[in-house]
Amino acid sequence: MTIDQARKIVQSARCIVALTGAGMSAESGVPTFRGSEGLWKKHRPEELATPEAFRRNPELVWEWYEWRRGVVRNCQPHAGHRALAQAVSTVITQNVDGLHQLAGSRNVIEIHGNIMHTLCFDCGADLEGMFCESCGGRARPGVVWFGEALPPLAWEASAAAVRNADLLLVIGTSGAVYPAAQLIPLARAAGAQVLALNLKGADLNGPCGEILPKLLQ
Ligand code: BJW
Repeated sequence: MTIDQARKIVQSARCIVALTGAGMSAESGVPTFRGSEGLWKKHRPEELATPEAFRRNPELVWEWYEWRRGVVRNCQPHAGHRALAQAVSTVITQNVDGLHQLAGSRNVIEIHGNIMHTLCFDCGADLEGMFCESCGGRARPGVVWFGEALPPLAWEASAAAVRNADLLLVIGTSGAVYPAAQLIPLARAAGAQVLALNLKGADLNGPCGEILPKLLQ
């Protein structure tokens, strides 16, 4: 599809929702998970991103998340984040870096949490320190690991947003992780058009920091 054809679809849509993945933040300097440069090439998910991994070795898990927090602190949103903030009604993001909010998006649903948040591993309360004052549980990063349920309110709001959309932009995600990927057939079943942006194999191919400003201008 050409950018002009895609722009016509965007212009005729009344309610545009975006589903973003790690590729959205790649040009800001946040590493993706899969692919040749992805985090999972160097680290095994089951050693770092599961509740079992945290039970086994919380220090190792924290070390990895502190490193990633440091990376995120040094990253800024790019032109693609800013273009989305002007054009879409809701951003559903799998990213945990907060860059959509920094770019000015007001309605952001973080279905995999936020890396800067800290929760109690035992009771799920928001924490400031390293131990929970109400139950004594240990602090953990506020993200969703494999085998954990997505935050129910975030999931319900995401499903409602895609059902209400007439266009879903799917940006920079491998679509490998569920239930996030389930939002795409859900949108289609509810009558929305789906437009995918990725480096290759999508409706629009190329870096989203370059394509989104042209698409949404
Ligand atoms: C660019 C670009 C540029 C690069 N421009 N593009 C059904 C079927 C099979 C399995 C399951 C299923 N249902 C559930 C599962 C199990 C599991 C799962 O999905 N496994 C699969 C891997 C097989 N899912 C879960 O465990 C989920 N929980 C769950 O289902 O719970 C059930 C339950 C119910 C009730 C009670 C208890 C349990 C939870 C999933 C959590 C995922 N967590 C992670 C880590 C988050 C924390 C952290 O950051 O550390 O989330 S994994 C990781 O993958 C991260 C991401 O959000 C997620 C998705 O990755 P994403 O964003 O797509 O990134 P990449 O790297 O894969 O792709 C990047 C793309 O960008 C590529 O395509 C590039 O080409 C592209 N790109 N630069 C445009 N400039």
